[in-house]
Amino acid sequence: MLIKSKQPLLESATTPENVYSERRAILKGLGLGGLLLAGPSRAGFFSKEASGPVPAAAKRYPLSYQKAASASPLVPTPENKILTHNNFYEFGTGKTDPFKNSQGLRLEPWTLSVEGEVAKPGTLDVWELINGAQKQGAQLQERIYRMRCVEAWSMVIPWIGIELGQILKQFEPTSKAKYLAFETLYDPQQMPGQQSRRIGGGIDYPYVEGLRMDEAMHPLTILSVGLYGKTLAPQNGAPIRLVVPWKYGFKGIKSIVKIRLVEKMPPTTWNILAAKEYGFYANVNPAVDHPRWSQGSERAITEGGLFSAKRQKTLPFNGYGDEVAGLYSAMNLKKWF
Ligand SMILES: Nc1nc2c(c(=O)[nH]1)N[C@H]1C(S)=C(S)[C@@H](COP(=O)(O)O)O[C@H]1N2
Ligand SMILES: [Mo]
Repeated sequence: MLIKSKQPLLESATTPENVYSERRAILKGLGLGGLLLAGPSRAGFFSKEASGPVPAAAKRYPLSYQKAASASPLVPTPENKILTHNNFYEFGTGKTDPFKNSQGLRLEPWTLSVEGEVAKPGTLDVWELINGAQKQGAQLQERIYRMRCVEAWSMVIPWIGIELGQILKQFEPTSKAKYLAFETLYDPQQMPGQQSRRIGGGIDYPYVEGLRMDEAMHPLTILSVGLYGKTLAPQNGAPIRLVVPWKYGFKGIKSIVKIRLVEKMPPTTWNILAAKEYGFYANVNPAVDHPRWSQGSERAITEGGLFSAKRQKTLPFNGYGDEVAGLYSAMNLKKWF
């Protein structure tokens, strides 16, 4: 089925994550690294090169999984929004670029390697993992989670996935494993944003992310392999991506090929680009504003355009405080933002 692309949503309240950093990258290239240009966002301009005709949507396979408890008060965002309003800078910085430019991504075979501080390093064939988890029934679970982008928009996504902790156990983390370092596929031939700093928003690829060990082992943290009953679309990070619902969306690294268990806090993509704006922890926190905009509220993406968007309060830990606040009880969250 070919899904028709909707008009890009106007990001009115905030500036996209990348704006300063891509300017900085370009200025650096010109030997003007210390300067920042004034003026409105040019993200749309930068994304043009990556756009083009939309190929037929990549195939998504139906999954069998354990349904989420029906008591959830969250109403999922319409599927077409989840599929067409994305951040995946490897395919361009515009919100509809990932959908437009990622449909040809080769998803099979796909290998995820787990290495570093583990007694049994090794690789996972992701499609075997998905098939195996379906056979064991209970292992593929639906999780209907809020997703809050640091740009102050949000969705509710009915993910299907496996607890990351369950997967990690098989590799037997050692006592030295304090953090995890994740990596997205690096393949410039398939990912136009990796060919050009302009298309890719100035990021040094591969995209990297990290978690502390206790965050990774928390039962809310999943590796997602699907949404809305089917395997993931490329633009959402197929075939396997991280979901940590109490953190800003950029922690949810897509199309993962490597997880390395390490002793020290690993570098993370947005922190490398702009350390004052994006921390390692990135817990959703309405009390700590982004230097350029408020994090106190968010625009819930719904069916329709800008005028039907609902502004709602942002919740501490994105509404998951009862479950996860204890992980940070000894920390000053203004410092460790
Ligand atoms: N590899 C990679 N992962 C990524 C990104 C990206 O640009 N590249 N963007 C992040 C950001 S900023 C957000 S908000 C979420 C968006 O996920 P979604 O498009 O599936 O809603 O993916 C995150 N994971
Ligand atoms: Mo984001």
